Amino acid sequence: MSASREREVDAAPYAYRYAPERTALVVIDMQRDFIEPGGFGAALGNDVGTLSSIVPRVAALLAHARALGLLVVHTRESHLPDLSDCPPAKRQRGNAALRIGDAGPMGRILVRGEPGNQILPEVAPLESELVIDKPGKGAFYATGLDAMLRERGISHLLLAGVTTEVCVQTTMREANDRGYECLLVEDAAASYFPAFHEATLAMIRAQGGIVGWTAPLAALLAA
Ligand code: C5J
Repeated sequence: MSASREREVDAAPYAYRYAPERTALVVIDMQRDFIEPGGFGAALGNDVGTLSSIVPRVAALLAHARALGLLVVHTRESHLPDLSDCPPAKRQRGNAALRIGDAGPMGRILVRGEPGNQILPEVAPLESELVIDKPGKGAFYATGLDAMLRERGISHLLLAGVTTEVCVQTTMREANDRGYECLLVEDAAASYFPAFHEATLAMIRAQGGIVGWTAPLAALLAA
């Protein structure tokens, strides 16, 4: 690692330092199922409009990460067509208009390969980037993500995507327990519930950064 390439971000609860060659950007679940009408998010009764505002900032973050040469990882919450990787508890919970596996306006809900499961074109992966299909909320559960990061020498993660308090936070906590130094990009993540977004940021950086750091995109770009 060249110390001269290390960056220092004006973050909370204190400055976050990272070396691009040991850092990955992990963009969580920017898929149509959560962000567009007719998908899983809408079927659960959410106002999906609250998520779409972050798309330009996620795109800018991706451009920045690519310019710095960071490893870029995209995730999709998705299940096999036979739903063998979907616990019945997950499928049956709640009172959704459409459940996982049901046919909706964008194809079968949260099923791999369906139109609704695709990442939005504005933030689509490049050929060279990793795409992780995950059956859980966290990106480390039942995936090869940890091994892929370790074999590339990654120790630091920048996180973005949706939704802040569900898949983003779960992934960040899983990563923290595995020893990664994590920073959540505050305005490149969103929740259907703005208060949950803010609460998640507060939880992460409380107690001296018990889960990690948070910073706005501008602070990352300025670093
Ligand atoms: C949810 C996610 N909210 N990507 N998934 O069910 O946060």
